[in-house]
Amino acid sequence: MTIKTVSVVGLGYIGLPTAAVIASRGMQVIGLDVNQHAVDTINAGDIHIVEPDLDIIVRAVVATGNLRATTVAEPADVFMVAVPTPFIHSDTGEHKANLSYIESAANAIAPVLEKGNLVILESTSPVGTTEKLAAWLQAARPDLSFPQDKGDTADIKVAHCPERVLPGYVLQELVSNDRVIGGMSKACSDRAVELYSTFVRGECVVTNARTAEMAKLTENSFRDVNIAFANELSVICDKLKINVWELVKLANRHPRVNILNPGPGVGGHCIAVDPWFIVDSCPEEANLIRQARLTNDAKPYYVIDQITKAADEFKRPVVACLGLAFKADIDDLRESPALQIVEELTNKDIGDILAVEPNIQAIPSVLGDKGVELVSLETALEKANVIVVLVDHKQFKVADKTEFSKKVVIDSRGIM
Ligand code: SAJ
Repeated sequence: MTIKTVSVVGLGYIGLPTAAVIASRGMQVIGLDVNQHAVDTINAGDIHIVEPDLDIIVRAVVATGNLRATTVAEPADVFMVAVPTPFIHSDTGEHKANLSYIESAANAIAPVLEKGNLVILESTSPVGTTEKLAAWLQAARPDLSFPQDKGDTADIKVAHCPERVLPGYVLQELVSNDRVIGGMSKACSDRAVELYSTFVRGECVVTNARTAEMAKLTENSFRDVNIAFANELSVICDKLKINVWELVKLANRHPRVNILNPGPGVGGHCIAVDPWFIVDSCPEEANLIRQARLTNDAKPYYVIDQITKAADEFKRPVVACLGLAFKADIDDLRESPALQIVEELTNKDIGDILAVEPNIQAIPSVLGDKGVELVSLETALEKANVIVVLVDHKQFKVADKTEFSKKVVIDSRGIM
């Protein structure tokens, strides 16, 4: 084993768990982040994000000295880049990937790169980004050779190995999932396999960098298209007076049908983002993928319309929205359709709005400032005349449904 030190660049939802798992395998891990608060928190053996069991493993590897965090790059055998790749909305409706975090990461590590190093891009990225990363490194370090020019004999190896873990199950999936390893040359892939084999129990499947980039985008686009199909069905079923949940269950009894669940829209920073990278690369060809995004983005407005109509039936409507997170049993509100729905409702003056979100302690200011109150499920069931299920949190699924039956219920997740 020639890899002794690994630098993980970006200590967020992917980077920190990855750093901790590698450190737990006995390697020296240096976490690099621009966020001083994150660095200080980790060095104190704590975590700044929510993920089951992550606190335990981080505390342990910081205590043994195998993981430490810093804001200044240090030499290492391997650099793993796990920084965000959000999109930028343009005025013309295009969604372009923002690669500035990757470029900054390249500029941060370039001064400490040494011959024999491996640089891995883990961030979900448009096709061609690994080549761009290699080019940025090369521009900063003309004294070293890179695989785009020297192939297998290059001083620096570069590969794309996209993360594929599900929030809430990150520590299990980091180890059990198969990994797609896309080296810019065979030697790059071999070196990356050497690293991942130290902590991945799944298979490490080798391909080239462009295919690895597209594989990750394809996985999330597949899910988005399938959810869009379910969301479209839900709207059709409402019109035809059919219970969509029963319909999906019945259709899924066919051995070759597996429809996902309709919901109030698609959130999070992956499925709602990544398909746009394919659309941006091939706008003429990616029609189905674009339409799926538009269908899923339209679903929150359909739910808002249902809520507005229900509230109109009452003189003094009190609407309780169950759930603000982007999916069940997490605290993550980023790109959440539930949050978006509640926020839009506050602009419509439809009555009093209560929010129930068992995974957060305080109402987000975007809602609090508009008078939305964070209450318990009991209070919501007592005070509201319209109940809207926006997230299928376990607390809502197990709640006594007789209380719900006394209200007007809009169940966007099918928990009823
Ligand atoms: N959703 C539905 N109906 C469903 C499933 C999901 O409406 O049947 C909604 C959720 O409520 C949520 C959104 O879709 O708002 C996304 O949730 P998710 O659980 O499908 O996915 P993420 O964003 O948490 O994680 C995805 C995963 N990708 C796939 O399953 C193909 C994960 O493996 C990736 O690593 C992650 O994206 C990522 O980082 O790219």
